[in-house]
Amino acid sequence: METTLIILKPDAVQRGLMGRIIGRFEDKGLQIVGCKLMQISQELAAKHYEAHKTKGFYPGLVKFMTSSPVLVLAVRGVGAVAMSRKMMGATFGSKAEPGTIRGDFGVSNSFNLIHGSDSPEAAEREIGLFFKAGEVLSPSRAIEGWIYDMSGGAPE
Ligand code: 3AN
Repeated sequence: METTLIILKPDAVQRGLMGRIIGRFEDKGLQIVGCKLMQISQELAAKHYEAHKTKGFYPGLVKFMTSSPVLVLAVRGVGAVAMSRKMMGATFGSKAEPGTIRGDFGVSNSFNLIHGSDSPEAAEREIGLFFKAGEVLSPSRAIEGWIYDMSGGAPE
């Protein structure tokens, strides 16, 4: 099982798309194990986007991400990191395929609705940045045995 960090960016929150985007993850069978509406500080944005510090788009990205509240989610499932990235679609709304979140809900190359960790290592780091100990839960789901084939002892 993996847990990935998803951020519904200020445009998704302001446009009232939170429910529909969360619904896509739940429909897929992924489990929401952490959820927080928050305003990202300059410091947190700088830590989160550390790898992009030297890029031309960095100031605009930080300004956008700190401009209005975001919804931060911890999303769990087998292969949740790669699966969520696929569901998000390509970085730019103008290029993202229909059927993906960015492809279906946006056209902008800057306001691209959603962030998802790009590797299990990044997910661990980012969950540590956005959630305190105890804020990511691990409830067992009554429906788990119908989401995954558990007959072999592990989720398939
Ligand atoms: P992704 O979110 O698809 O993983 P990254 O990790 O390459 O994309 O970039 C991080 C964030 O930086 C993106 N979500 C996007 O908001 C922003 N970004 C990346 N490239 C550009 C660009 N050329 N112009 C504006 N914003 C960009």
